[in-house]
Amino acid sequence: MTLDEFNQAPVTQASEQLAHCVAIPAWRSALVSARPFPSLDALLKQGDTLARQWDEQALHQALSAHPRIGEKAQGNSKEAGLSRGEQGSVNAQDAALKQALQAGNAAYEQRFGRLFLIRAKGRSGEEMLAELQRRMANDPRQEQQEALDQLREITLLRLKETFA
Ligand code: 2AL
Repeated sequence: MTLDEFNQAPVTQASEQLAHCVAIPAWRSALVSARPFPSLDALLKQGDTLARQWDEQALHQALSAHPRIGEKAQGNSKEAGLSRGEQGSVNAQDAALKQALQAGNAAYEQRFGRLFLIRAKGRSGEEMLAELQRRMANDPRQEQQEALDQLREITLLRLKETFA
């Protein structure tokens, strides 16, 4: 999709074009309402500003669309395909890594009550495991902020790629 097409699309259609970016309908509709955008930079800036308003509830909403690190997304939706691409660097053949990620995910979920979220693109499986272990030492407020920051990064990467 081009920026022009996005600017001119009917509201429902424009919102659908962003559905794979994040499962937070309020963010999508606020972004669509802010059209037209003069440039991709302006669109990304507004997407970032709106994403900085997310709270715990938005985080939980969004997590429904993110498979655990080390678990390949199932299905052929656009979102599942993006997720597989983002996590592509996790070596599925590395049994020790897979097991460590599984154990780390379970410990994280028990500690924080939601699944571990991290921007996977540009990170190896080992780097994500190290981040998981580092973040386990966060207190719940710090960790909520880190998770929201990661969600914003994933969303903006996906938004940028939508118009690439
Ligand atoms: C993901 C995912 O699917 N893509 C990404 O960047 N992070 N999942 C996750 N649990 O962090």
